[in-house]
Amino acid sequence: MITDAQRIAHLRTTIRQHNHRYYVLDDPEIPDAEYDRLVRELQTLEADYPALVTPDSPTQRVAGQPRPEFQHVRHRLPMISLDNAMTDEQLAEFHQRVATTLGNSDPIRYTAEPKLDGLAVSLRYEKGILVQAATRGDGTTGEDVTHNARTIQTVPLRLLGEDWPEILEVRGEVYMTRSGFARINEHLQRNGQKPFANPRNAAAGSLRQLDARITARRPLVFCGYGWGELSVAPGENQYAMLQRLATWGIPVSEELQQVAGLDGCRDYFVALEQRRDALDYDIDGVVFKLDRLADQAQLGATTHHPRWAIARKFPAQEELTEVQAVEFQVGRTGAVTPVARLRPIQVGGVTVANATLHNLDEVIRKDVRVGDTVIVRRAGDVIPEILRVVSERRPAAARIVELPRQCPVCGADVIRPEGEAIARCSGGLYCPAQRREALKHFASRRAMNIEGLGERLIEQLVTLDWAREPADLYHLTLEQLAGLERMGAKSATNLLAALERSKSTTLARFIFALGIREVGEATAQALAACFDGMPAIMQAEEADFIQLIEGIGPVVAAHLVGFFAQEHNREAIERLLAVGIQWPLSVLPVSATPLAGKTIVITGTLSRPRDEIKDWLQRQGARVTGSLSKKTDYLLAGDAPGSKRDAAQALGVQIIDEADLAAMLE
Ligand code: I6G
Repeated sequence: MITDAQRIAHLRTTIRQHNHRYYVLDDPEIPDAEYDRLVRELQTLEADYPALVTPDSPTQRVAGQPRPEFQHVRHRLPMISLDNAMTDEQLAEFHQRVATTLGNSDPIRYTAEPKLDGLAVSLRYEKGILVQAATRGDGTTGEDVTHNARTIQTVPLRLLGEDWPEILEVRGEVYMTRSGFARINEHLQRNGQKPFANPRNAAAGSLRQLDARITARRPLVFCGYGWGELSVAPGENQYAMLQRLATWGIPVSEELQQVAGLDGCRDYFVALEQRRDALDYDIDGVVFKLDRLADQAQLGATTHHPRWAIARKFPAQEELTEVQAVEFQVGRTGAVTPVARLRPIQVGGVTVANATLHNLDEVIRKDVRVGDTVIVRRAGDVIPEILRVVSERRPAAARIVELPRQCPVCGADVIRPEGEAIARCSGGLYCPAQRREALKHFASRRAMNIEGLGERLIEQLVTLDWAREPADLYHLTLEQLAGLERMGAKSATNLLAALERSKSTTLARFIFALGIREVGEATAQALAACFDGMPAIMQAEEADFIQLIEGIGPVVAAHLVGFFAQEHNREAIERLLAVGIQWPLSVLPVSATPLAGKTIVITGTLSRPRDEIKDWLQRQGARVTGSLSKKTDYLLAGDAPGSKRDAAQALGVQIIDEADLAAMLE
């Protein structure tokens, strides 16, 4: 048993080591959430034992000592940090404290903006010229990074206009966009260098370079959110002051808004959290500030934080956990993929117990072993992934992951062709796992959209051997279905009706539903637009001919030809057509519509569900794809279009809304 005093000493040593890795080396070993927990545990213990608090405890200082290699800059006004609200209740408490101090009955107005995940810097302008840039450091003393900051395109070297104060210190965040981060890491990896753990470390590592030529090559961005020393008093409110900064050429957040009261703050928070993954930069919360500067002054600050501002944090997206096992799953196309079974952990507000490892190369590259402590990331709806192993914590008994020689489901040989990353089960549709996955795909919403035919039910149908191939689904009877686990007569009737409805579909959906390797929705659409019907597609035996279709390359063409060359696949299709599957919706003379052959990307919220609009566009002969490129003809943007809008502008893609679309078709 260790005593509380020993735990305190241990926590201090550990936190100091993490501070060094984070602030000095720009190479953190653990995720922020884990670090915050260590600090909170130490704070709680120190509150229980005030006599044990020492001046050198990491809780007694803002971390982040300046590096000796840089000139030190003493901030004329300290760069304190923001207090955090981790929950709605804590935000309400903050608002209540503000309301009590201000004591009047007017609704309280705040500014709201994203909390960018970068590093805080202060830019000093004298007579409109940038004279110094400094990192926050420990809040009192930072590092002089003027040479480096001068290389950042969004940092003005000279302010615009003339009405700026003679002395103006702008405070803001230097960060790296996600796309810039991906580019830079790819470059580092290609050159055998260590990639950065995340965009924030990439930004910190890039700004704190001794050689400014390296900084200049890094895609850094600056965004201002406040000010330090000013030679004249600012205006009356935060929002107006930031807009003035913008007129002088200082970028401020596009998301900056004024909001009213606690409800306004909550609405902003919820809306931004929903769009978090669509942004091209990492944010870890929302910052709310009292808008009236007189109110800010009335509230004042503690030694650590202003009392007039708060950062409402999002749940952490990265956490530490352990790999308890690595198992292999068999997918629709027989791909045998490793999946890590993790000690269950809350990430981004959801319990995560599994993470995909994609393929064995990835396991080797990341060197993931059973027993390892790993950092897991879960962003939005994306499947959780293992970012990296905390190698310092590897136990001696950690076990290397090996590819099984036999399929874990059907026992057939697992084959990994030379030079390919993916290993496959050779059992084909004899393998129940492949059969199950093929049926799941066939029934899925974007394929045949058979409502009520979920994973569990398919599992039962495969186990009972009632569904060996898609056409079998259409021969199921009411008696059979009603007798299944968790199925009453009503659900069985509904399922039969859904199966019946699914028989009327589009040719593109049907082709997609067949689950041919590499044939996604866009390829299925392209095929449907070029061929009259299924028999014509099945007769296209020449890969060269199929490749003439725009968007279909040699690999996909070979998969298509290979698929249709197999007698059992052709027969399976014939059996589907024999149960009455047809595409009454795809018989429009599509070449006559103005959208025929156009490539469209959809973003934002539209007046109808996205799938419905997509189907409708496809019936007009358009190709609907997920990502923008120079070849995209239109971006159809609804409400809250997110970063795709900016990307479209940058690529010169025409942006249209639903009204434009209607006008085009008139
Ligand atoms: O660390 C910070 C991030 C963002 C800030 C901040 C901010 O405003 C959007 N604002 C202040 C006033 C401080 N730190 C101290």
